[in-house]
Amino acid sequence: MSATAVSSTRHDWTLAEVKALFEQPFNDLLFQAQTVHRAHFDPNRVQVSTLLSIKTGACPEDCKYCPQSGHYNTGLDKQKLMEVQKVLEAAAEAKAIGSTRFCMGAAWKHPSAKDMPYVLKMVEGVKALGLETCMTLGKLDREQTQALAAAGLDYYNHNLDTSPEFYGNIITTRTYADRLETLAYVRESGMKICSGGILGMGESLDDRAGLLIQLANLPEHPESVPINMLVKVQGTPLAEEKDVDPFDFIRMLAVARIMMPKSHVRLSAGREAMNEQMQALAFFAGANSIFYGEKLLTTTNPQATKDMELFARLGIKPEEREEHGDEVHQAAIEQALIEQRDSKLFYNAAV
Ligand code: SAM
Ligand code: DTB
Ligand code: SF4
Repeated sequence: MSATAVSSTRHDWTLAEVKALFEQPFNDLLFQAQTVHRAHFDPNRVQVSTLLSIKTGACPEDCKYCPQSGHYNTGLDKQKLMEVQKVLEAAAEAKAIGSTRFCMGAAWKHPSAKDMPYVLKMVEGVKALGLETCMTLGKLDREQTQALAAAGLDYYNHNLDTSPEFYGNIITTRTYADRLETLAYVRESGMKICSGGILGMGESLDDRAGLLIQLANLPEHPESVPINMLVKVQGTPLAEEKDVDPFDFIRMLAVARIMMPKSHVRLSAGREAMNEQMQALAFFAGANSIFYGEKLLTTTNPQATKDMELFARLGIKPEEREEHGDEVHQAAIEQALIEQRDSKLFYNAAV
């Protein structure tokens, strides 16, 4: 298949085609993915987003992977909805270390009418700081979606997580159809969609392919596709799942890149369990976004200085916000690096 043929934007992928992509020799797959990647993106730029849990734990949903589900005892410190001011302080810190997007997550089935005004204030405040905004709050109705869009929310994250066939093994309290409905409301409102899934839950190759088919065969591809590697948390039903083969994880990123050539594919949760070589391979396979900063929602992520060191070693630069000048952003990153270089943390990371 030629590079042009594989880089066209399609919405009619079949299981046989996608499995054929996965099953080709690793080098062929990576060459194809990198070729597609270069047709649409600067291969040496990676988008960086920072996450914050704005409401933590005691979630009524039963997602078997999740430390925040109230169905499992993970010893998590539960927190009610954070004050708007505290959220803005965290966003300012994220901006200072060079993040361009701030993603706020809440452990809810869906936002309540009582919480919406605070959530909207958070969106407005984070946007005013000059960051892109993203939220992940569970299922939305049409009015809530419109209100978030009107407040300036750029992205809504709502993952399909896995294939429709495997989904019932992982979550029973929210349907796949509910998720697709929320995604349709988000699209209708004009916001950008962030939707992906998780590897390492005991799913088959068909399930991995099935998830990518669901995402790529949507009327428009999600602008952002997070591929998470399961973070195994004690107390969750998936705590003892066996590790994903690192090469199979890279294959997933490569196939996502080929199927959704213009989307940002995020090397999402699970980087703490990946060595630098694996992350470099992930970028080569076409991943061009990461979560940046020491915490995901409730679990840890690599230190920001470590990530910047890795970027520097690979000649990768953080991607700019579209409306920001290169110099402004680069200055923020350099300042953050200088500050952290002086700290013991950096010394430890460097030796
Ligand atoms: N409660 C909201 C929802 O589920 O729609 C938003 C937050 S939820 C934590 C966002 C996503 O994080 C999930 O859909 C799942 O894909 C991912 N996630 C949660 N726990 C994870 C884990 N242990 N490992 C990897 N990804 C995880
Ligand atoms: C996504 O796909 N992964 C992020 C974000 N979207 C919200 C969440 C990862 C959570 C990992 C487990 C935790 O830290 O609680
Ligand atoms: Fe709740 Fe989201 Fe965790 Fe599911 S993934 S238990 S909905 S916080």
